[in-house]
Amino acid sequence: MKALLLIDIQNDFLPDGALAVAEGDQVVPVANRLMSEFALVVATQDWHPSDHRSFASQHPRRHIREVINLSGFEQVLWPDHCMQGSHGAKLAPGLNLGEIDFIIQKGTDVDIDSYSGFFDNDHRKSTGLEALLHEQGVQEVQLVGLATDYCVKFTALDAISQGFKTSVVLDGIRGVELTPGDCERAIQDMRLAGVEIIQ
Ligand code: VGL
Ligand code: ZN
Repeated sequence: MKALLLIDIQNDFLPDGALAVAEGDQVVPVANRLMSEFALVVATQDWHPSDHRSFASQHPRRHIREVINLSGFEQVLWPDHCMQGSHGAKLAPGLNLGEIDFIIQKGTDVDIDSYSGFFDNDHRKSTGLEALLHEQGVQEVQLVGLATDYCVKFTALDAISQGFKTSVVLDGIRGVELTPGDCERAIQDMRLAGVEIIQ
């Protein structure tokens, strides 16, 4: 059984959003097209408390896009985004929401970020995605969504390390590109880990 994973296709990552990803809206039609081909569709949703430690607003004198050390991990400081219950946290309205079977929320712990749909960044707390996929008899996952260089990459790498056959659809992903080349490097990292990159 093969599942489609929609990664963080949420208002705040679309071009007008708080953490806008360039052309982020262009993954929506690709996601919609693929959804009709999969029996199981799981969406992840970045879902932060309003005082989440990944927000620059929580660190006096620090600014957005600065990298700090947060409990021993490198943390990029982001604008406030995907706050629980906000408009920005909602899944993109253009998505065929009726075809989504399950939604997995992540980034809910105030002290640690969660780029992967499977685990917090320190790999200590699971979101329940792995158990859900196993319950549903899934051995293979295909990913589309946002952002290539963060949540798509870390979800794909965890999917591989959890033993799922994993592919990513290139037209269905867009990235933040904090530094030029980040998306290209993310794609390379995924490929080297065994993720199939599909045109
Ligand atoms: C993401 C940065 C912060 C993502 C989420 O969905 O890629 N990036 N939170
Ligand atoms: Zn986030």
